[in-house]
Amino acid sequence: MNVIEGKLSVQKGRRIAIVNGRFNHLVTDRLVEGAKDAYLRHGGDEKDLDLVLVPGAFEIPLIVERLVASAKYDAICTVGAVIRGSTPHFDYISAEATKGVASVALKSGIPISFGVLTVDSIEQAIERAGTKAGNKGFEAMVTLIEMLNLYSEVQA
Ligand code: INI
Repeated sequence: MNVIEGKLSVQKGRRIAIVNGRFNHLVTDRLVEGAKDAYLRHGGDEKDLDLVLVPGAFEIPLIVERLVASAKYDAICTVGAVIRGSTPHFDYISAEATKGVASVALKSGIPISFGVLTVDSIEQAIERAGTKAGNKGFEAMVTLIEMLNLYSEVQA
């Protein structure tokens, strides 16, 4: 059996963007740190990594679409935090961010990973941003690196 899977090392010259929805930045800053840490630990060069900030998770798909159109990046890692708390916005924003990123990703031709937290409480968000449940930004970047290498293995 031939197994085809992506390696976990960043190849030289690959350009990656992290898109961060700044809303709840105490949490999302930690997700960015996690994503950057994963990128560097897997052999990435900081000069090939860009951070793009948008106001909130709702805006993430909009800018991802433009970044794809710019053809400047080989892969895009999205991070953000939508926290239910007391906001009636939660269902709309989390659905738009999730559907929006998935929809752009399917059309883009490049790997795009989803590190946007959709959680019920600030405690759950903190748990996933570098405390007891790991760091979702780190995980999203590791996934992205694997998928980037897998895309190279499977030519369209
Ligand atoms: N944006 C988030 O990223 N997380 C949230 O929890 C959130 N809440 O709760 O409102 C949020 N709102 C802002 C939204 O993403 C847009 O920036 C805003 O609606 C303007 O388009």
